[in-house]
Amino acid sequence: MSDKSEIVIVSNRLPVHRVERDGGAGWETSPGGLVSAMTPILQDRPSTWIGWAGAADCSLEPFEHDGIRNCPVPLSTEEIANFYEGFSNSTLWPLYHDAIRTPSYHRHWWRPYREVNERFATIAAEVAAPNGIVWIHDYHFQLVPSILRTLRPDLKIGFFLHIPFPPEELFAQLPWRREMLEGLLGADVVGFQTKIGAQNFARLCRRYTEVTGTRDLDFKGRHVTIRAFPISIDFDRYESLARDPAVQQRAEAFKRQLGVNRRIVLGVDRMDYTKGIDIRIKAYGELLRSKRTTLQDSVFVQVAVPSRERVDEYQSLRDEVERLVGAINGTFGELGMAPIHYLHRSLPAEELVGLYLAADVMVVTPFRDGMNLVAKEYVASRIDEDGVLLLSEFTGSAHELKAALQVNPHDVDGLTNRMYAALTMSPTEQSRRMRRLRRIIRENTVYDWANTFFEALTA
Ligand code: ADQ
Repeated sequence: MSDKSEIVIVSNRLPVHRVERDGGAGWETSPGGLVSAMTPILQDRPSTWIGWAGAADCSLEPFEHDGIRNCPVPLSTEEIANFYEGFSNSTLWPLYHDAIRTPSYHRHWWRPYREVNERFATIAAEVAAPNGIVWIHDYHFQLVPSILRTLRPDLKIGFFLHIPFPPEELFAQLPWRREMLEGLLGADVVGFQTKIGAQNFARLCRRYTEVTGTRDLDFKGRHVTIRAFPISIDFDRYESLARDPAVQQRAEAFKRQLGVNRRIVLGVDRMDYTKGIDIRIKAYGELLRSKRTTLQDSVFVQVAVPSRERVDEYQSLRDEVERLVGAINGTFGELGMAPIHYLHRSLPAEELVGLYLAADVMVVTPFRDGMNLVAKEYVASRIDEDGVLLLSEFTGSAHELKAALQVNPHDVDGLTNRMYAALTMSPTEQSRRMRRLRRIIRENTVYDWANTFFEALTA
């Protein structure tokens, strides 16, 4: 069985992306914590990563890259519209994020969701070695555990949800709630970002399925471990980038470009309505309006990576953010000097860390977020133990990062006041908080996260 894999990862995207080079197209490892956390675990053993390669209607043979076997799963244009943009990102994503946008429920999205889950499960069943491990990631694949369990009862199956798991009042809206819960119960370990997510799931299972038990559950004669595994980052990578002289020069160049005497307030996010980008821009506008900061004192930089641009809600968020930036710059800017700098693009890690190093205040204001890694990346990059992290209470990170300046992003006045407090915080207070934040992230890296999950799965 040497062509079979002892470990199989299932996620929406493969850990690689296609790049065009002079000599033709090739694959490059994608940046990101999940990929780097998995690499040491996967490289030692026969393993396969199953995911979509990113192009519609494209069937590719499995291939090896950086010691990992990649198994691309084809998705048709129609499936991308119904399974990905529809059920995953217009039903589950808003429902699981406090329904801050109204979730849409369509039977013609549910059927493709089930079919795509069946396809991924069938491939996992084909490639996994006897008694192998399959680790399934995220909301796109909540039915895969139970389908795979039926096909391959010998496997150890783990599932990790990267986004929040909602409370009963919200989840109960889902017309397919029972199927979704039973889908997840096919796993041996179901992991969440926070204890609250794990509790919500266990409570819903007791209400809508035949489970027994309180914390962990028993379902159809099997034991299912339900636990929180807060994800993290590669602390050393961010710290060493921050120590790199070239990155430090970038940071100095950013400061010069933005104005040496201006304090820098930074936001870095995917362009997503859960992230509270609009509310933080409004709060900064209020600070300028009330003259608690001025064009000469401070500058706001917002970097937003384009995301899910074919979904209507994402288009209207982008329009709203750009309208707000334009209105504030038009009112408070001068020729050659703007209060807000806005970039709608992805930046390489060196530039991102250069910005983290330059920023006096990092503003992370999601209305709801599974974890939020940007907050952790900022902290890991602050090697001089200064800078202020303004962090929404409604992120998974807020449970660990108690020393951050925490804020309720629904409260514009509160947010404005906290932003002012961050801009005026004493250096002693900054370093007292930053030291505590750095210790927590240094001691809980993404490698610890992956190892803890694997230990739970193989216990
Ligand atoms: P996301 O919603 O994408 O992740 P987050 O955890 O903040 O949110 O991760 C974003 C990543 O993208 C970070 O690593 C960040 O550096 C990068 N990034 C953001 N803006 C960028 C830019 N302009 N250029 C380059 N890189 C940029 C989902 C969940 C989160 C959960 C993670 C991991 O929604 O709650 O923390 O998965 O489980």
